[in-house]
Amino acid sequence: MPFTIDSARNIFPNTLTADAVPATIARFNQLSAEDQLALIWFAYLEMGKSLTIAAPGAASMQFAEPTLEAIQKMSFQEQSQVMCDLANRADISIGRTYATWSPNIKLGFWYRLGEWMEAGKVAPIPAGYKLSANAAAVLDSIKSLESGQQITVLRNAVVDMGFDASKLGTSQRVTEPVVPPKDMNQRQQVAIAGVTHPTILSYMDNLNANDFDALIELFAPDGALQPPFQRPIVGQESILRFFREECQNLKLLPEHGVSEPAEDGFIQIKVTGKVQTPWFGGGVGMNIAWRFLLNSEGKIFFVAIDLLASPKELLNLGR
Ligand code: 45D
Repeated sequence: MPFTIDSARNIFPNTLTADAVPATIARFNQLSAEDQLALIWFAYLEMGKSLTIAAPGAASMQFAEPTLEAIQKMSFQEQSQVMCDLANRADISIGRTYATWSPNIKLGFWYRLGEWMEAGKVAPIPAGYKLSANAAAVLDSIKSLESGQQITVLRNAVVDMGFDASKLGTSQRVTEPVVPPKDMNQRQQVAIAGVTHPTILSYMDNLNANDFDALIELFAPDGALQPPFQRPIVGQESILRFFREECQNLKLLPEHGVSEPAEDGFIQIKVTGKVQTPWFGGGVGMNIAWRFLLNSEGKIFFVAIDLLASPKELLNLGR
């Protein structure tokens, strides 16, 4: 039977992903808005002891600026209310604006609010705020995760806030400007022990160079890409938009892989290694697997990107 996107999702089925991430998010979502905000605040303070987060650039902050200014002018009580409304996904004007933003703009918005909360310019989490027992347990779980999983939990919490984007009548999207691809003489080439297929090497090199136009050519027209803990994004147009909106300045450090023939002249290839986000640079190396299915023309029919359960999984290349 030929592959479908759905069946492709099951290649290399013994890959163990970090299911602590969705489990933690599900528990987090049960908490009250006040507890959610306080919990993120405490988690963020805790992480700040060992990790440095990079300040977002002016180009990506420009879109959040008017909203941030409006919040700055509010009373502390109004500010707390807006933050709770965002956590509650309430239908407020700021929640609708927030829903149009790409993940990095949402993160930049909270980054700035965090700075202002720390400086006392925006309503802080009250000193001595006592988390509910459940919230304290979720915070403990977050503290016990490895750093790549911690930042994924925080990112997902931020992305999920605001009014439900699917309920907005119009679907205008606000995203950071796309940076030009790296100059050819600035590019580096990856080497992957066990994998020499040019499509795989070009995938890594083009993504590292922000060369999304070259990258998308590696995909079959009806190909799909499945980001960690998400459903597949299907078709070249949607995948290209995703690359432009969410994948700038990533650093992929693939280490090793295996390549095996599959049905219908397809090839399945699993690669493991590290990925760095521009927010944390070399400070956080996420343990990642790429599970590729190439069609008989060597184009990407499917690729899943998984956040792995533990560093031990980097060595799991069996089927
Ligand atoms: O609520 O091959 C306060 C793909 C308190 C592409 C706060 C990929 C109140 C293809 C502290 C103010 C993308 C799939 C909040 C590869 C409050 C591909 C603020 C993978 C919210 C490899 C909190 C890429 C703040 C990957 C400011 C896996 C939190 C990328 C900030 C992963 C958190 C990137 C930040 C990740 C988290 C980035 C900045 C996980 C960033 C996480």
